[in-house]
Amino acid sequence: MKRRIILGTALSALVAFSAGIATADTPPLAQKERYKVGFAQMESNNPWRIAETKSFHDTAEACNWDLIATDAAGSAAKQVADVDSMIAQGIDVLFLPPREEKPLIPAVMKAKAAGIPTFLVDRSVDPNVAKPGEHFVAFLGSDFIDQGKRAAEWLIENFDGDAGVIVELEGTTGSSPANDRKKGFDDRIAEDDRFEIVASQTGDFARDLGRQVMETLLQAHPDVNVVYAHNDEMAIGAIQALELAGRKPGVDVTIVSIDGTRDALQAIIDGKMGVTVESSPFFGPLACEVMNKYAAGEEIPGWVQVKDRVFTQDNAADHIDEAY
Ligand code: GYE
Repeated sequence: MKRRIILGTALSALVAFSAGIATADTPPLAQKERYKVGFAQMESNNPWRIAETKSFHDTAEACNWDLIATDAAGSAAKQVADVDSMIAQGIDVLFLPPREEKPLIPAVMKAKAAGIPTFLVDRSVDPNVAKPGEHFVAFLGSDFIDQGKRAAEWLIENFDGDAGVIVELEGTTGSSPANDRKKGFDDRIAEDDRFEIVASQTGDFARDLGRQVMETLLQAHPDVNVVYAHNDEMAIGAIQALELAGRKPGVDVTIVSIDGTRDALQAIIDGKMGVTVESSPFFGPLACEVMNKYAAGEEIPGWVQVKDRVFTQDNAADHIDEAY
């Protein structure tokens, strides 16, 4: 196989390593007419997850997949068990969005031990323990640090006042997008001394929890005038809490967020939200393409990076029809 030849010379191996190229260490995938494909979804309590699962179902026929899709209902332990059961059912390939960075590592390792190539989709695992090109083939997804940074940059450019009092609503604790969206935003905002992050708490990427956490934080920090939410569902929850408290999101509180859901684009059109940095859930076609390349023996980069747009007043109306 091509991947084995790459490892044959020391120089090529070095290049492959530095570029994060998949190597012979991951299980091969035979070229077949049809594939038994596992997609182990983490939860289905928000439009993003529902759109992603639908994207896999919509891709199945065109990509010749017999798709086994599960729903771990927000439990990392169930997600690991779901992967176990897929392995027992003899899947050819696994697509896994790991809910959290560490608890899903056993699932990655077990799939590898069973000879099943794994592609991480939309979230990654702890890179110090499980590595692309070794334990899994590749991570398909966005640059979350950059998403947070771009949210901060929009705020720096568009905030009118002299003192930005920021509440940050974090995603699921221990998940790669929560870790990285925090880092990207916090590091960039620290460079502008108009801003202070007065509270940063998890809302688990969920609308209801985002609303509850915002209600509590509003009591402690009534002077908040910026909310940075790691996803749109929590931003919408925060908008509800602010409105209940008599505040005017978009007027006396600037809302910045990430994803690009239909409700968020509508909130931008309505003047309640300032920006949402895109994080697309439509992974089915990309999964099909990368899997077929891998089966054909092509080199797969350890990170197949998805490029994200930015939605604001300028373009939200142009994109709402394709939103989810
Ligand atoms: O932003 C969020 C979802 O992992 C990139 O997870 C994904 C994130 C997405 O629940 O809304």
